[in-house]
Amino acid sequence: MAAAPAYYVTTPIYYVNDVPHIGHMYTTLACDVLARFKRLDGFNVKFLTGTDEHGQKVDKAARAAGLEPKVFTDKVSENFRALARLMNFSNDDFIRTTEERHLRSCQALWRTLLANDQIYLGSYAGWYAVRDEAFYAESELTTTPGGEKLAPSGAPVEWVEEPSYFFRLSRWQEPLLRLYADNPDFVLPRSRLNEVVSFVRGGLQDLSVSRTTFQWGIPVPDDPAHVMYVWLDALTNYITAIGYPDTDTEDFRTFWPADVHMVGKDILRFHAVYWPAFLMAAGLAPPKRVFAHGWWTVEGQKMSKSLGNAIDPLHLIESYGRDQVRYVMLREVPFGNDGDFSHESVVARINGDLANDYGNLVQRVLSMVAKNCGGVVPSPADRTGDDAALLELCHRLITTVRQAMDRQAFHEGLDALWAVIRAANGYVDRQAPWALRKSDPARMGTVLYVLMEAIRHLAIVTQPFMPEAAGRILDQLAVGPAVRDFAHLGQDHALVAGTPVPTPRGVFPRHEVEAAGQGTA
Ligand code: ME8
Repeated sequence: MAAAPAYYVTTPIYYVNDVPHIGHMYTTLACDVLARFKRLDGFNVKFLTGTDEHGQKVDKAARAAGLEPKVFTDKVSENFRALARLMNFSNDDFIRTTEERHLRSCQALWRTLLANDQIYLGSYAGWYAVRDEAFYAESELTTTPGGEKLAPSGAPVEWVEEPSYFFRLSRWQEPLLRLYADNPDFVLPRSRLNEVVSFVRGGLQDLSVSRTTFQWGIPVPDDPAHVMYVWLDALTNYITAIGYPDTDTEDFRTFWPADVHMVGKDILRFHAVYWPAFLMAAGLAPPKRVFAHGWWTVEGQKMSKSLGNAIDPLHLIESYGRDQVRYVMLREVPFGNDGDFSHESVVARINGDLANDYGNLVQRVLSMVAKNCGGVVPSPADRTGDDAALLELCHRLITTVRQAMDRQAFHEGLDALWAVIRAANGYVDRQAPWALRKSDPARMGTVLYVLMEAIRHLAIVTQPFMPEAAGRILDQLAVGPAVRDFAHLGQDHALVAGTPVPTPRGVFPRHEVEAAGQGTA
């Protein structure tokens, strides 16, 4: 048998200066859905997430907490692991940049860059924003009425002057522009690629890649007065996790280049400009795609610690349920666009899409089967055009969803699922199986069989989005764990008449508005 195709998907590694909120959850959720989808579609998947623990920002946060950086990062990193468990994320690895494997990987990359004449020693004098861990040119800054200089992100900048190693980024302008031209999907959404291209066209300056004014970082090999620039350190995590510097291993050969680096739009430049340049300079292939998703605000406001409105994922899940939160976040906003989180829209989705549309379909079909078919899969008799039309929609579903997922268009995948849910509900209303019980029980059996098949397709394809709920629906159809992957969609694996099915239980409860939590931390 041919080896399964590989799929490598990564999240940003999150700074451990703060506790996780729904923004971090969102990115990892998107990757989790992709990873689950690809596994069910027969791929050999590696899904990586982790924490970014070095640099001045984390160093400052540790000091503010009165802790040694390592003690502090151990503690905060654990919050991100806990989030992964809480959300039922299926990551295959969790990397921390303070691990030994990562130190080895970064130092090896540094040595390679140095050997390839891509790094030289100089001195840096310019602006730095600790909040962004980024250098800025004077021309990028704005000045507040109070005279404070700000980066484009709104982060305050400080003047930095120190000896520094530089990466010859200026040499990579042409190769980067070629990379974008040859791979128009290298950055998605397309509008974001345009931003990247115009930034690179504007000219690239050599990049400062070491710091000397603090110690919390990976020491530069043979020059320990310098620690590596935290972004060079952090980006390298994507190759550390597959064994770099050992590039001749099965893991590395299988998974590099990565299929998707999922990031928020705030860190696109690092992933779509610096990272491919570092890689090409080290003789490695750039990743296949960087997807930059949009930004969440909460009830119209930027989330921040000082506003106290950062949404705690735990609170959200306690209020609404894990699968419900997974669904709403990916359905509410076209993936790539900015979104505004509101409790009202969460409740509307839970009660409308989940309870009314999906939940009702499953509940009414399965309770009719329990009541009228002796709790076994009924026998299908002759099919009508209406039956065939619904089944045809089901058979086409995976192709549509697969195409959407290959562009990270989660909302389109969900739209396709809901089109089938609506079609199935329309079919129930037209066929009115409850009225056939006395007049034509054989026809009732056929209608319910067709509906159970529709639900089987829907549940199999919803697994990546709502793994628990979909699993419970498949349990209720007596579809075993070994036949829940996409290879088991289609007629050849259809439900077998006479198979006993368990007593149905509701999967998508309504959310009573009076009981809604506020969900803020
Ligand atoms: O940037 N809306 O880490 P970070 C949507 N360590 N997504 C959001 C969000 C929001 N309001 N807030 C955060 C770093 N995110 C670096 C990354 S990777 C080699 C190093 C998500 O903790 C989004 O994915 O600041 C964003 O890019 C990321 O968290 C930033 O996380």
